[in-house]
Amino acid sequence: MTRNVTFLVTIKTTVFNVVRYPVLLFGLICCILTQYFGSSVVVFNTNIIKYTKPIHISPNVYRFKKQINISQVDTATCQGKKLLVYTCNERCGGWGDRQKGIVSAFLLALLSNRTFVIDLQVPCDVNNFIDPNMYDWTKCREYVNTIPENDTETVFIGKIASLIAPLKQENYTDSWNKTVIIVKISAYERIMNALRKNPIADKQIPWLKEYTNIEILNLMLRYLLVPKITLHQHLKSYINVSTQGRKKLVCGHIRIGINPSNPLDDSLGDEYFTRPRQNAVFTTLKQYSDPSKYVVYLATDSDEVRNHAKSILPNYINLDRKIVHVDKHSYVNSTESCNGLYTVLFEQYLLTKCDYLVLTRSNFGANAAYIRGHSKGLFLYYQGRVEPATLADIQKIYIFK
Ligand SMILES: Nc1nc2c(ncn2[C@@H]2O[C@H](COP(=O)(O)OP(=O)(O)OP(=O)(O)O)[C@@H](O)[C@H]2O)c(=O)[nH]1
Ligand SMILES: *[C@@H]1O[C@H](CO)[C@@H](O)[C@H](O)[C@H]1NC(C)=O
Ligand SMILES: *[C@@H]1O[C@H](CO)[C@@H](O)[C@H](O)[C@H]1NC(C)=O
Ligand SMILES: *[C@@H]1O[C@H](CO)[C@@H](O)[C@H](O)[C@H]1NC(C)=O
Ligand SMILES: *[C@@H]1O[C@H](CO)[C@@H](O)[C@H](O)[C@H]1NC(C)=O
Ligand SMILES: *[C@@H]1O[C@H](CO)[C@@H](O)[C@H](O)[C@H]1NC(C)=O
Ligand SMILES: *[C@@H]1O[C@H](CO)[C@@H](O)[C@H](O)[C@H]1NC(C)=O
Ligand SMILES: *[C@@H]1O[C@H](CO)[C@@H](O)[C@H](O)[C@H]1NC(C)=O
Repeated sequence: MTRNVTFLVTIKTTVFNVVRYPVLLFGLICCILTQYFGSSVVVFNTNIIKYTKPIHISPNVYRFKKQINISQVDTATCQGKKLLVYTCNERCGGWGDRQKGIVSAFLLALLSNRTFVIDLQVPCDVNNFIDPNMYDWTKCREYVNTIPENDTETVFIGKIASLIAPLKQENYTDSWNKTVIIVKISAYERIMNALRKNPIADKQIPWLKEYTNIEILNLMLRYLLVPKITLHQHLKSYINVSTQGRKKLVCGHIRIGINPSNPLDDSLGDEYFTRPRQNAVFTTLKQYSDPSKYVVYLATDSDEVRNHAKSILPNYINLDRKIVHVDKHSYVNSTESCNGLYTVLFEQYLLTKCDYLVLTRSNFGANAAYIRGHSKGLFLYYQGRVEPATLADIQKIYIFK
């Protein structure tokens, strides 16, 4: 099952200070320039984001593989096992939320000593495009269907205090007594913070305390998921062709929320809020518009934003496929929504490969940065401005629950 994933697991060992000081210096020079030449230069106000200890190196997933005690939840046989299934067959968040749900669910499987299954069939089977990497979460999927309903329990874990509180002390090996537990999850940080307090977790997941929530996401998303060969090859050749193997890949992600290309989504703030977001990201991307050095990939949930990018960035590239919010789509045309899932996966994995990455608030983008695994060339939109930031800043300023 283990496959060579060097493409995804680029471990950059750049020492942060080498990165940070030029960035700060650049910010300073910009400030001085702006003083004298007006504000055509982007100002990185380094006061707003307090630099925290950077997480700049992906933890070693092979070391982790040895650390994790898989005998607790092995998939050698399914028969007679207790199982925990992560599923999402109705509204439970987009791909970013689902990734975080998968990670939380896997930790619950380890905590409760249960074999783990991912069963994501909406808008179509995620296994069409993504394979298990180091843990086979497909192995017992069929077996789950043979378990009668009265031996199955569905558990919801959301952001609400009453749903989070039990995670702090429950012995789930004891209290979950059905053969199959199906979990539906819409939270990450709160779950993690609760699990860290659970005394049983000290025994069942002793390595949990060694890693930050970000590192857990980085490790688990690589440990559990890997793009299928076809998606992997598509990404690799797309990047190679676009960059001609030498240009820097500059990426942005602008999440808009409800808009004509994403009509069933929630509002993430009206024009008054989304416009400055776009403007600030574009101002930053325009600094990389020299086509001889850079190509710019803009991922977004809005065709309007794509079209704007196309019109102002001479080196703009895009897959140009239909935008589908994987959780808030009509699903009337299954081919279309399945293609939409492919596009989401393609674009997110592409963001993990960028030399520069400019993000607005979204789990989709945040997870791309976490999988990317370092803070070099990372910029975040915050309060009207785009600023250089570290991976730790993402949670500090976007405050996902
Ligand atoms: N193709 C594509 N789809 C996107 C992009 N940005 C957002 N989407 C869609 O919108 C969804 C956003 O959901 P998440 O990934 O969970 O991110 P989020 O912004 O935290 O969103 P919510 O689920 O609404 O809380 C994604 O899963 C995609 O389906 C993008 O750049 N490209
Ligand atoms: C791994 O888990 C098994 C089963 O729970 C336990 O018997 C064993 O001691 C654990 N090994 C380590 C190294 O923690
Ligand atoms: C977990 O499962 C393993 C193997 O199925 C078993 O040996 C071990 O005792 C279980 N641990 C707990 C805490 O139930
Ligand atoms: C589940 O239902 C079946 C009959 O449909 C019954 O034979 C069985 O005992 C039930 N199991 C449990 C655990 O209640
Ligand atoms: C949790 O429950 C299981 C099953 O009843 C039991 O074997 C185990 O000792 C309990 N763990 C703790 C730490 O109490
Ligand atoms: C299973 O767990 C439920 C609730 O946690 C409890 O009410 C029930 O008595 C348990 N059943 C068995 C057979 O242990
Ligand atoms: C990248 O594309 C060039 C042609 O532009 C080709 O010669 C080279 O083999 C490709 N490299 C990879 C890794 O695909
Ligand atoms: C569904 O979408 C696909 C791709 O967008 C399109 O080719 C096809 O005609 C659509 N089918 C229907 C029934 O609308």
